[in-house]
Amino acid sequence: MKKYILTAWTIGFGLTVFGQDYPIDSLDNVMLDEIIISQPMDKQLKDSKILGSIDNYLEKSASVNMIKRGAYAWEPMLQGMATERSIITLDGMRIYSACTDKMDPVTSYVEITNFSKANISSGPSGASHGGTIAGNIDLVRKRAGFNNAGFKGSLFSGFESVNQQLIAGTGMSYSSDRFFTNLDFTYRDADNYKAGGGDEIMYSQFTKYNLSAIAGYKLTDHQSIEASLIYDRATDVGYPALPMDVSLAEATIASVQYSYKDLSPTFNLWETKVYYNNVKHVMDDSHRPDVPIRMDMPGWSKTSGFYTKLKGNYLKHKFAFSLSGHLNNSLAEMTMHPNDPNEPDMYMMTWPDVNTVYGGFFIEDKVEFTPHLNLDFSAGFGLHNNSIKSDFGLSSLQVFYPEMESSKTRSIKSINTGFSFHHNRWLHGFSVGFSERAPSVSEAYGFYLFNSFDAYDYVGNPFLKNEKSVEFSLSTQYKFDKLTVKWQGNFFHIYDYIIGKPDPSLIPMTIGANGIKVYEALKYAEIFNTDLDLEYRFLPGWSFNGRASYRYGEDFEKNRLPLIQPFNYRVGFRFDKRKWSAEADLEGSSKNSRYSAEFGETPKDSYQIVNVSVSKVFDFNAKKLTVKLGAENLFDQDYATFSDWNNIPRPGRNLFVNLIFNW
Ligand SMILES: [Cu+2]
Repeated sequence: MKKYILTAWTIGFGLTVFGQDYPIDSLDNVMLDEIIISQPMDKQLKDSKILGSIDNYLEKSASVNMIKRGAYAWEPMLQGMATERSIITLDGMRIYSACTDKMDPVTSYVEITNFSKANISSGPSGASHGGTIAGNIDLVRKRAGFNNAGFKGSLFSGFESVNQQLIAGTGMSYSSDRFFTNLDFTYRDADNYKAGGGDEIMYSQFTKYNLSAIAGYKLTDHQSIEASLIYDRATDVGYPALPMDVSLAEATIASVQYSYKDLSPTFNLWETKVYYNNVKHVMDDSHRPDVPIRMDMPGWSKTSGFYTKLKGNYLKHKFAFSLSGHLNNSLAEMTMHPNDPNEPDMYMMTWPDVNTVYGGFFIEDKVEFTPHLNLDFSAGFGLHNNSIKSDFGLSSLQVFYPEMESSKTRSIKSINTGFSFHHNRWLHGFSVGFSERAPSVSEAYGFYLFNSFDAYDYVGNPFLKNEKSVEFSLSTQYKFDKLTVKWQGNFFHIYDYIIGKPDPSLIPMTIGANGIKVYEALKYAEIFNTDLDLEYRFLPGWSFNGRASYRYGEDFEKNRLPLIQPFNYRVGFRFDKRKWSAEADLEGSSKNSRYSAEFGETPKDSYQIVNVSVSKVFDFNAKKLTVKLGAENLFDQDYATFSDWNNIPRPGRNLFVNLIFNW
């Protein structure tokens, strides 16, 4: 069982940047510290812009690639798989996106400034909140905790030259031994960015506001409650790789949590949370000059849910048991306004008011046979039901599927076992597991969803079987003195792999589309991921970092799967001395000659880009000012990666400054 932790602020100066990154009294945190096999990925963040986006940050993980449809709201691919195959949670909460075109992944509703770390669980070990193939990314926010730290505050501001992005915000926290609160506000505003060479990428602007608040109160020495709220609002978001933009993407995310610590010598934590979130997405093409037909495509997603987890120790066992459930409602519409005002508007439900109900349990156990040999085990079972609430939506789909019923229930299972063996300078890990997932709302019930990459309209298939996967993973780490080398690889054999395939008998709705693809299940597909990571501290204050990774994906007929990362690498040097630090790195990719032509992909050239930055912390009594200056894509390369939707070019040279003032 592999879990990774990415910690946002443990960069040299980072721990105190916002002055409030204290241990979190949550089960996840405790569990993860125990079962982590691979190294924490903090060091990846040394290369980060402090005020970069969550997307910039997640992309540093070897397990994650980002599909980019513009400058905002990138779609995280975990283990080479798009979001329908993974589960992204925020402090353990399920949130469903409201866009049929994946313009609003869950990660787009969080801000780096109130974020603490991401816990990434691969494959079946990530199934505690529902069925998943790739695993789970849990985003954990910062909490001041009950530790008498008093008032702390920060003001921060940043600027990026490539899109004239302005970043501004403030964070405040208060902590006593009975009460704590965190309040953060962040604002970002960006114009169109320029690609390498200076071409302006039209429709790549965005504006975002994020407000986050958490408060905790200790009821007794053992019991505490916590309430949390996020309000995130993005307006005027352009998607240069897509034919439509977003005038509003809005999420309200609320929760209340109750924790009971040290119930008995065996049970040391019981944590229960109830939550609700409401996501609204307004997509249109009103800013595009020439379109064959004007379209409005709003979407809504509402989720309410709970989880309760009990964690304990017994003899050599460290175990956790959790129950979770949620209800989501997803609805999306498309209205087409013909250019001829005498023609009537056309209305469709692209997501036909679908309820998804999930309830399940998950158990985890870690057995410490000896200090050198540990065994991990997890298993889960859940029931999943979809029902279509709209008669209009149901009858629209029944044109394709006359026998379909409005409701369908599935069972979702997962099981995983692994061991880790520690000997002298070596740490080896192995695991094997099985997991499955239900088709997403789009895959089962989507109605004429236009994919601008392959230019097909996609129609869902309510008769799809669960997608099932067997995952094997291996890892090895060598650590001696100033050198750490880590290798890992994992292999997914996915049965009933869900993908859209052309149906020549059907006629597309979208003007100019190539045709219609209907989701179907392939016999199987296989994905292999591997990465090598090296760190060497060769002189006091100096370190070298290198990473290389590669993915491979094909179906049972040896056809390439879409959006699979070619060979990728990053090498860099870092220097730290007292309040100064500086870094330079080179990142690049091999030519992408293994691509999915069926998905509209074309070969991609190799590229190399260079990034440099320098930062300094200034102390004024108990106050602190951190200044970071840097340049990304220093030589202004014009390039696109395998994950740039429709080959949209990446930004050219970007000079940035981050200022953070703490007190
Ligand atoms: Cu959208």
